[in-house]
Amino acid sequence: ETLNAKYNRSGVDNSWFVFGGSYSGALSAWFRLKFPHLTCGSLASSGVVLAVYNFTDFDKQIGESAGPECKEALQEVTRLVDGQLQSGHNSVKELFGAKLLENDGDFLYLLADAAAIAFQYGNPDVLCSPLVEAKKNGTDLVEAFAHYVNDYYVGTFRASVASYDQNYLKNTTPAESSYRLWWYQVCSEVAYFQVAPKNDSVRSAKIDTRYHLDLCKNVFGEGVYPDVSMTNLYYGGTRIAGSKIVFANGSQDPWRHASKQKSSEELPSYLIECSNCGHCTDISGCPQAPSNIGGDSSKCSSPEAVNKVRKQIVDHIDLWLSECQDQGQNLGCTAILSLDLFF
Ligand SMILES: *[C@@H]1O[C@H](CO)[C@@H](O)[C@H](O)[C@H]1NC(C)=O
Ligand SMILES: *[C@@H]1O[C@H](CO)[C@@H](O)[C@H](O)[C@H]1NC(C)=O
Ligand SMILES: *[C@@H]1O[C@H](CO)[C@@H](O)[C@H](O)[C@H]1NC(C)=O
Ligand SMILES: *[C@@H]1O[C@H](CO)[C@@H](O)[C@H](O)[C@H]1NC(C)=O
Ligand SMILES: CC(=O)N[C@H]1CO[C@H](CO)[C@@H](O)[C@@H]1O
Repeated sequence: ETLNAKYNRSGVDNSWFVFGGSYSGALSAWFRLKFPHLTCGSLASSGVVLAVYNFTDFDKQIGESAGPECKEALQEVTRLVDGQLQSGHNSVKELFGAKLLENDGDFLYLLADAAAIAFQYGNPDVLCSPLVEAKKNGTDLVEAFAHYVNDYYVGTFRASVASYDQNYLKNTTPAESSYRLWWYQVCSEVAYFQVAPKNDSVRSAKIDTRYHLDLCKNVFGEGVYPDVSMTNLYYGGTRIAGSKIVFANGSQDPWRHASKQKSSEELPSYLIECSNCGHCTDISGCPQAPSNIGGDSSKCSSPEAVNKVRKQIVDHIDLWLSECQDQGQNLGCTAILSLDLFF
């Protein structure tokens, strides 16, 4: 109603095409599911419609996106850091400007996220080139990784080290409250617990189900727990019973395993394949961060792959809009797009 008024469409039988990327991609799909009479269709870019409890595929995808050499280097960093922490050498945290993270799990989560983000947002070389080089040179791998974290993850990507501190997350009025809000979503509904797989994991095995459950309890108190089977029963997961929703995922994006990756009737799904195709590539181009709506595909390692899927998405939008018009509906097709950074 508010948007109809804002765009001067009150009083007409108005439909919308809804857009979103990442969690808002799931919201875009769910909005279409819930309000088919108000919508013509939906783009669910990297739409994470499947709640996953033990989301081991996330880490597994990091290993695959990294490739054997870089994966091995990352695993060695994990072994070395785990070893230092085990023998009580907290000084390793100082290398990462993360002395404030007293809980080893919080610190290890920072390191795991830092590595994931390179693949999630289409900058694999920024991480892998120096690591592979350091491995070849025989120079200190942990230092090379710390350099990446300080320089890129914190410096360029502007990640907040403090936001990994559970004490910080407990604060209900922090300056940047989105971290707490996101964890509440995770802890109460969708989980996506990024636990280390039993075999061949990139991240520390200490990032397990227990770590997440403890965090939820510590930050939000007893009884906040993600019942993912209820969430998926309610929305349908990848079997979402909507229509005219187009899904797109990037081949290197660890989140794609929580999205709908197989086309079904009325729900086409596209995988955009290239070495820096991550989260919401169809919307942002490459790299995906900083977020750049309608961004350039020329920096994608395969611009054709991106352009092809963009064309397919536009074809679906055109078709579904025309079908709305055929039904005599008056169209107010304004893009509502909110891209949330996604951890
Ligand atoms: C809204 O629509 C009415 C009726 O067509 C028109 O008179 C008015 O100028 C429009 N307002 C805006 C802000 O476009
Ligand atoms: C998640 O993993 C934990 C630890 O391996 C296991 O105990 C639990 O049963 C798993 N839960 C689900 C829903 O897979
Ligand atoms: C590795 O060795 C090359 C050649 O000696 C040098 O240019 C490069 O800076 C070294 N890289 C690292 C990470 O030490
Ligand atoms: C564990 O991972 C390694 C490396 O990918 C693989 O060779 C091995 O078969 C895996 N073992 C099991 C039990 O899955
Ligand atoms: C890995 C994966 O899920 N690939 C799918 C990507 O999308 C195409 C087109 O819908 C499917 O055919 C693939 O199975």
